[in-house]
Amino acid sequence: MSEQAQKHGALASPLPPPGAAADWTVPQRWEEFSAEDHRVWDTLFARQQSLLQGRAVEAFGKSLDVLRLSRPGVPNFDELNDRLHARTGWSVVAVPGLVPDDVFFRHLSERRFPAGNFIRAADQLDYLEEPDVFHDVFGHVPLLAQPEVADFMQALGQQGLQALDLNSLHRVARLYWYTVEFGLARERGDLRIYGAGILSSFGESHYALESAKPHRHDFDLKRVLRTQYRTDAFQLSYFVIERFEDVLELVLGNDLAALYAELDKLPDLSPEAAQLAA
Ligand code: HBI
Ligand code: FE
Repeated sequence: MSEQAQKHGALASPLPPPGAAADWTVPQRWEEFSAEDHRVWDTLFARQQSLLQGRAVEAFGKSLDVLRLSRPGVPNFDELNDRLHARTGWSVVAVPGLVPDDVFFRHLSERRFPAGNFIRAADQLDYLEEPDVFHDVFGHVPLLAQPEVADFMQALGQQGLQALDLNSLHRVARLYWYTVEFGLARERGDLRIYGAGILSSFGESHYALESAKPHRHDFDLKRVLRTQYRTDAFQLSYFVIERFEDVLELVLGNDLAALYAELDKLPDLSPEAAQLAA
């Protein structure tokens, strides 16, 4: 998501756009997607599915099958939700683009994932101004079929709403960013991708695992909550988890409000910072 889009998301006027409901949802109007749109989906899907063999966490590939996302064309949310809801109680809801933070986290807290009702143009396969249906549904939705991820995402939604009241949303945004969007995991000793921002990006699927440039830290909640991030370039830091359950336990097992207060006394960290000063 670009800096501009992120700002738009954060500063969006509280009023939903014309045609959207109070929670910013719109009908998907799947029948209005053009043959070109469906071709763009198929091109992106085929490219990422083959690239991610051996690069994505195993649960990702399994979930693509379970949700039958390999069917051609842009997924019809009604059909997708029949399968997704049956597995973890999550539903995908269509939105016209970035929604305000409070709207976004409220959806997550009620097991609804806001997904773009549009897809990028064929001549912009690798440039994304706002999250489109490929980033949202290919990147985020498969892992929502995994119970521990489904629980983690709902917990993040609840924490986001709480943080809003504590003027600490930027902390939850970082936790979301370094896990749900750009998280890496270790599986049987190998580095694997689970973050949607990487899974849905051709370039970053290579860079995140193979480049010598970024730092790859073992997951450390306090460090994540202190580390800034860029929205308009490949990440300079990634955080690596061993198991999804670990991050869920950290979020549910910690008094995050107290943690925010403690960290407010410390400086933020640049994503370029290497090891922490002892
Ligand atoms: N809106 N549609 C949409 N999708 C997002 O991923 C999104 C958003 N609004 C806010 C938001 N993300 C951020 O606050 C999170 O990335 C932290
Ligand atoms: Fe996303």
